[in-house]
Amino acid sequence: MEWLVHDLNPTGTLRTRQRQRLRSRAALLLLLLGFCFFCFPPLLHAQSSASKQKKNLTSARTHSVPRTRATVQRGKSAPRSKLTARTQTQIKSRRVAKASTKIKRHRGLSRSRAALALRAAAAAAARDATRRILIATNYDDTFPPTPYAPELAPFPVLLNDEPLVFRTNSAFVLPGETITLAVGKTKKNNAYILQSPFKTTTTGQHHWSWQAPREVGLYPVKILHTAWGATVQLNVFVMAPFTQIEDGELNGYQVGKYPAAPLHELEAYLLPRGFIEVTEENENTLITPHFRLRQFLCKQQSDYPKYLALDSRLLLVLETILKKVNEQGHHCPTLSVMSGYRTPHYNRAIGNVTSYSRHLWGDAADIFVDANPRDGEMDDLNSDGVIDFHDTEVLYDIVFELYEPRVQQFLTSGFVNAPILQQLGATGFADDQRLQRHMTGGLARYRESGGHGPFVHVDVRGIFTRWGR
Ligand SMILES: [Ca+2]
Ligand SMILES: [Ca+2]
Repeated sequence: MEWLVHDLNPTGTLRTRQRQRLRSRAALLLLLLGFCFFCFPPLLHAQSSASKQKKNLTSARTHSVPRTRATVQRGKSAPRSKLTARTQTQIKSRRVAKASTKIKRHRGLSRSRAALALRAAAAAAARDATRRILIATNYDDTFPPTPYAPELAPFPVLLNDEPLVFRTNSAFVLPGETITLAVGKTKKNNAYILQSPFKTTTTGQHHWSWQAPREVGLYPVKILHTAWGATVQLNVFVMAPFTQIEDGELNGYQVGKYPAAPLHELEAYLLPRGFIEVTEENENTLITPHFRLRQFLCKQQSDYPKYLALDSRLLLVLETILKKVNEQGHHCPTLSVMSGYRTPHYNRAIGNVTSYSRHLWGDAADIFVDANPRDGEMDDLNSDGVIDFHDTEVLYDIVFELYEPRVQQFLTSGFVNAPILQQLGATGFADDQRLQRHMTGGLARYRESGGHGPFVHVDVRGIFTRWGR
């Protein structure tokens, strides 16, 4: 009945109602809060986690880089339990990015190192290639490193009345040319047979003749001592005649044009008679004991067959030089031929203005000694520690003595006086051209350059010629 009392007191009743209203609102609010707390605890937790996460994120932004760097440097990982998934992802991505950068830097360094290595390898390969070309061009490694031996003919044999000096010899003939072979003076009861790939005619005891085949090629002929088994071999090369050159080409091989008129009308400058056909099969043929056919090939690029002119007198001189070189203590199995035959086409292509180089006639060779070391360059022949022009003196002097003294001795000896010279002249023996043709030729020294080392030019043109001294 209290409320009735309140109603009866208007002022007191009003204050009581206000208090009641406030109490009921507060109770309602508390009830609502309690309801929310019990009914939606995840929401509150989520709000709390979000705030924690926000706090951690701020912390991670502030500290994750140095911590991550430190852990990466130490090779340890941060405790995952203390980090949120997002932070861990960020750290992971940063690690990946850093690792990627590191790899890229490494790869960059590797690439730059690799590029340098590649460049160095390419330069080395280029040097090696040049060297291989040089060596392939100038050094014939098919000769075994056995001590030099002159390999002289074990018994005397004459080819067209000229002696065959060595165990292995070569003759360069035209198709259908007649050839004679004979064994010189020997002891009685010695028997010899001729082994030949074509039909020969026996014209006497140990004397044969035959006509060279019409077909161009190599025809090895052997004379065999039946009791000893010793042989003298003659490699007969049937040449392609000069007349087969058409428009500067011989069977597709670029030869070029020879001068129409011989220099000073000298016999040495008449057109070559023919050209040896060089194939892959015959290019390694020994044409003398210490020289192979391919050493004299022109250096111009071409497919097979290739062709070359070659004078057998040059081979005789080169073998004699090689013998002298070995006798002087410079042991080498062959002489390196920097340049043997040159076609007029190639001679012009390498910048030679003269059309009368003896290389075009196949009786010249630019030579050097290359055995110690075998590197495609002249050896230190004068033992001064340097490979230069002075090393050519050794070779030059050998050829000089080979040529001159024989002529000088012959002409200045008591045996050769004016009446005798006249007498010999009447028989043609002392004819100047013939004498010089057999005993002298061209001789020169060349300095090293960017393209080649020092070398000696030697030829058997039969005319006294010197330069480069
Ligand atoms: Ca050398
Ligand atoms: Ca030297």
